[in-house]
Amino acid sequence: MQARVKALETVLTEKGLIDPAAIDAIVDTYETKIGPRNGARVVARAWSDPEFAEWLKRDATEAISSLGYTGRQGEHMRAVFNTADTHNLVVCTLCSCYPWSVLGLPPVWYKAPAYRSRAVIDPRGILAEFGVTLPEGKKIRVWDSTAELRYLVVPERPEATEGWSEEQLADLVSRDAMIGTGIAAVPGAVA
Ligand SMILES: [Co+2]
Repeated sequence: MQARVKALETVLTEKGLIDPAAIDAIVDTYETKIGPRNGARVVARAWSDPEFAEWLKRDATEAISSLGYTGRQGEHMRAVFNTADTHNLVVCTLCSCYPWSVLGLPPVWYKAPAYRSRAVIDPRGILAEFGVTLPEGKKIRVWDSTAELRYLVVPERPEATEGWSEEQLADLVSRDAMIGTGIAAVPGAVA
């Protein structure tokens, strides 16, 4: 695969269709500058500001871009909110569609066939492997991402966080919590 990518890049460069420096800049941006911290800020804002939360529910693309998080693979977003009754889990069964603008690049397991098939067939089993045990009666909704629509899970706000700043709250929100393979951290469990 690596050799094929390299060969393709060489041909495209020789034909003047791509600029290797531009490719490097894009890769660097998504590897080091844009990551789950963006999504965590969106979640923290939703936890802190009910009006923003409503906006995020209604039009996630607009609400997220109001915080400056836009761009490739984040053009059409939907936010799904965990509640006392329902836990949300995101997958792309077809390939690896993922909201780059808020979460950065997808983890390796997200792209793996095992996750993509089992998230649908056995979501509770998948969650257990990630160390998440939900209460018996809690429903799991699985959302299948596409190139047209990508999902951000808004985890439930942990208890005992009244009065916390958005920065403090954002520290409780992991990448996995926003895919649905995790939940928000409990205060005190994070340094
Ligand atoms: Co896909």
